[in-house]
Amino acid sequence: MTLTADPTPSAPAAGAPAQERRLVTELPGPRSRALMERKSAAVAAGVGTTMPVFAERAGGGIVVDVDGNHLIDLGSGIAVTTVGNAAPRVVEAVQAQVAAFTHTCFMVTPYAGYVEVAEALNRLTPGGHEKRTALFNSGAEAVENAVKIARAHTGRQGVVVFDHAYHGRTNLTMAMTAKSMPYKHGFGPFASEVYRAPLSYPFRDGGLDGAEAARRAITQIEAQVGAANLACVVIEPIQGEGGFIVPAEGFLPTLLAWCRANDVVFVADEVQTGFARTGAMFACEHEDVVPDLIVTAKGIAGGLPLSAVTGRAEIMDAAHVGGLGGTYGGNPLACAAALAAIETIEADGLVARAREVHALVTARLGELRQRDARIGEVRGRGAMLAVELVDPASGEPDAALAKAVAGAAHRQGVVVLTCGTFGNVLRLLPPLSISDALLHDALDVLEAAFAAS
Ligand code: PLZ
Repeated sequence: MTLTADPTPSAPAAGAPAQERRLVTELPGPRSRALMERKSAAVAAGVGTTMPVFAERAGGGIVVDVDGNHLIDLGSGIAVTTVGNAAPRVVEAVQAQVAAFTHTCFMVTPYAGYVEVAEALNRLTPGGHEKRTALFNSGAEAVENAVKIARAHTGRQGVVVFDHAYHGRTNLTMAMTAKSMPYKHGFGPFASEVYRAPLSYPFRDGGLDGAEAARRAITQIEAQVGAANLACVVIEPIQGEGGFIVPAEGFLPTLLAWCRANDVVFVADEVQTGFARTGAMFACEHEDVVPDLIVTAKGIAGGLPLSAVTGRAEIMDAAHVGGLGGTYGGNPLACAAALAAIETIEADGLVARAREVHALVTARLGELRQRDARIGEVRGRGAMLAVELVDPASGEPDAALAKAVAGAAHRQGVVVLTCGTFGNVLRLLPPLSISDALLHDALDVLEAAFAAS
């Protein structure tokens, strides 16, 4: 279990935890158990946790818990710490900023960091057109603002989203999210003027190709909403919570072409796919899709809360002065972190590292699939990877197996997440600062978990 970390482009700084899986207590250990008891007494029951294990320190590919256990991180705090936890440049930049000033509110006395993040996003996002950016705090808040901007620009109200979509937990984004339990159940009524269209889901589409799947969606949109009533189409280029579903080639470009022809704003929700995660800076790039608006969050700022809407200047500028904002949007600490995270991605070649992670992990999971027919599909791009688990006889989703394998991995010190409308997808989202040795060790644990489940 104890392995020497091999050097990676963004090897953790001195002071980072030892890069090895190390269990010194059962999981959860006594300190975590005591904290879980306090959590139950102090924190609202609605706030769940994947593992009953409390973190104390993290870096590279390791999370250290309060009992001293070293866990391998295949979750990155749900695709957030792509550059690594407490990444050295992020720590340094935030420390300098926190000592200078913590907040003034950009809408009161602005500061350069916000402008610099906007400039970086305008440069990095797909398309050479003139762009503008506005900053917010969470993914859901940015999605809401993309819809506001699209409505202001088009003068129309309709919003089209897709089966299996996840866009957040606020009222409008709950309406946009597909899955009822746990996200929406009992929390309605939901915002109106949100319409759902069928997605391209190659594993379950019976051979429908991308263009055909797009035609199916467009036919439904034209019949049930009408382009003239539609402000925007909002889509995750690879669905995250819905099951790491990569649409068939041609689906996104066909949809985009229809939006262009009908003056409908095409919004890419790259909250989970963004910032080097998929082996490109943004997942849209894999099919040369240039969205009108792109929503980013999570990996943008190395763990500090920041989100953004970036897009065509004429659309972004449609909202009246004072129409967009919020007390904390583009907080100076988060902006400093974002600039350092972007610098880390570029200086450490993390887009290329995501592709290396892809090659290593898919080779191992592909071998496993040859031996285990319950793995219906291995899919994903870059370091956004998943296996969909099924009953081999019927092809029906096997959520119980996903839960059992994840549980077994957790007990052995590997942080792994599940997802999917049917709960039957295991997803891997390692930080790009993880070593090959840790990836191999984590995959050994997963293999053993499959064998035992
Ligand atoms: N859009 C594509 O993946 C957040 C949700 C975890 P916030 N996904 C993780 C949970 O159970 O709450 C997400 C996403 C996509 C929007 C969001 C919302 O981002 O920062 O959580 O609001």
